[in-house]
Amino acid sequence: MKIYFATGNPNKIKEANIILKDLKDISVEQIKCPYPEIQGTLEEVSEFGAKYVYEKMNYENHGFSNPVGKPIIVEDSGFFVESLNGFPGTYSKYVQETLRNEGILKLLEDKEGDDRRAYFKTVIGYCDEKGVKLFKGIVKGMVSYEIRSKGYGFAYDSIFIPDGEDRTFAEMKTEEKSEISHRKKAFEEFKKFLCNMQ
Ligand code: ITT
Repeated sequence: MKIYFATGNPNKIKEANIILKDLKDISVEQIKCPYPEIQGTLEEVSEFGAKYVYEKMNYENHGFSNPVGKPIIVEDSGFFVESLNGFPGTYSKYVQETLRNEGILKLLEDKEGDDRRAYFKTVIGYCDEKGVKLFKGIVKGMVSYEIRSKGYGFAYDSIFIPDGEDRTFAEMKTEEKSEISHRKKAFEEFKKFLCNMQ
């Protein structure tokens, strides 16, 4: 079974395929079908996006030779710093493009210990002919004091140290990040659902 993943971010496809690799009959393929990112929670964005993409891909024949009945997923993620009341949260994409990681570190320059606590959250929206289902995952940790990367990962990965680790996600190979990440947890839930379906 092929799962069509509507995203502009190829890192998400790479991670999803690593996480789902033990499901031999399932592979994830990127489709380009931008959807309006409504202002709202990750759950609201994913639910809206999944419905929108399903309708577009299945009834308007965008890129499918046999357009009817293909299940699709979208995924909305955010980086939440607890002492900043969850900022950047649902603004993560915009903040990554403007303030960048340097800006987040600047906002936290006087903060120590628990005031540097943060988490990533992912919400997968799956849509088939029965409607939308959501699958969520969170990973908790700390914001590092400086940008630290060995060239792995993307976006906020170089300032996030997951609990139980002393490396940032960007210092871990994608396979290692994918053992513990927010995306791993959300896809594990999705995997259970897929296994029950078959
Ligand atoms: P889509 O096309 O799937 O929306 P995106 O990159 O815009 O891709 P999101 O809106 O879900 O993804 O993500 C919001 C921001 O958080 C954006 O800057 C992402 O690059 C970043 N992000 C998402 N997942 C991440 C992860 O696992 N590690 C670090 N940053 C992440």
